Amino acid sequence: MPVAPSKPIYTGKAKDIFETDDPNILRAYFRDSATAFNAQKKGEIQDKGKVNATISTLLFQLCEKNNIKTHFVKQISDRELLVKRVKIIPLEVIVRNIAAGSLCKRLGIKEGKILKSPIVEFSYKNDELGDPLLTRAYIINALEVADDEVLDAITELTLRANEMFKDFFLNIGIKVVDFKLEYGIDSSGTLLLADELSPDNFRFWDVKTNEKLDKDRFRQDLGNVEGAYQEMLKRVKEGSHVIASGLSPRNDANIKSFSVRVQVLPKSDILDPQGQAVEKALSSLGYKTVKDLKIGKEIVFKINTGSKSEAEKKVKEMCERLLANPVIEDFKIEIGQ
Ligand code: ADP
Ligand code: AIR
Ligand code: ASP
Repeated sequence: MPVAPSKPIYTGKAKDIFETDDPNILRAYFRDSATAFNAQKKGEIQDKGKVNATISTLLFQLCEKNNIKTHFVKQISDRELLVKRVKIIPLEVIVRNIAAGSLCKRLGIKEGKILKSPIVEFSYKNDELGDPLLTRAYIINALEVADDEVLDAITELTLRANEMFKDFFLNIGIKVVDFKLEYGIDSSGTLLLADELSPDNFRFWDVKTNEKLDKDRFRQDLGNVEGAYQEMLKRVKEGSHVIASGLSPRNDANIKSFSVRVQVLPKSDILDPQGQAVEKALSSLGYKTVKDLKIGKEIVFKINTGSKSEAEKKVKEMCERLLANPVIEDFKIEIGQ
């Protein structure tokens, strides 16, 4: 076990980082301190450090199992992880599945809107500037902190991680609203997922009640902050036991068959000559109260996937690519088991 000096090389808002005897390995100590809105709001969340160190460990292990390389080496105490030293790319890589937080503020969208498909966005990790939102050109040509190739790799990894997390958390009754990742490059030039994976950097909502189980309870003074963190720890542990015992949604034995029904209809503002002809014919038979008749199609099939959310995602993709013409048609997907 490396013996670490007691003086941190970096003290952040939630963690202290120490060197170890191995120059390529760092020790991250998770404190209970909590900040929000770029440290304008400060406080303590009892045992947050322990919860976040353990949840991070379990989620980094989940990533590694799914071929997402991370900086995680091992958990050495309830608040400490050994991690591979990386040069952090100063980007906050944010994925959103459901509208919340700064997206709602920026665009005037209602919290809870399910986004048409996941959004990946980048902010500059710079507290003094308030972590401003970046464009790809800002990153590549102005800040020069990543090139096209690295940004593509980060985006691909992040979207893959999102699908994996959505599946994992759905199994423990949690919706992944959004989250922030940090990436870095290790001494051999490999891109690694770094920092932490916890209720500090994810928004988690209970599937049944929509109760917030993350740092928003602290940000928005919702109360029971400690309880929410403990609840997430309990559920993530449950989910990890399931994975460890081989019942993971990624395990072939756990693939389920879902029945799919897709309804495709012309959009309301699109001329539908077939529909108009039938409406006219009905009218001439005396059914004069019939209005706005549209004729569409129904497609039914079965699909084998690990979860309902995965089935939904795949069928939506099929509709957009082949089954419907999104320019002139709307589609509705029903998935049953
Ligand atoms: P912040 O810097 O935002 O206040 P923390 O208190 O969590 O955040 O501090 C941890 C710091 O360590 C972060 O700046 C993070 O980018 C950095 N970090 C995370 N993982 C690694 C790693 N493997 N190697 C080097 N630095 C890391
Ligand atoms: N995040 C962003 N900066 C720091 C953190 N932790 C995370 C939030 C949220 C997501 O990124 O915890 O899960 C999006 O945050 P926002 O504030 O941009 O809506
Ligand atoms: N982590 C940032 C801060 O501490 C942003 C946030 O979580 O709200 O201020």
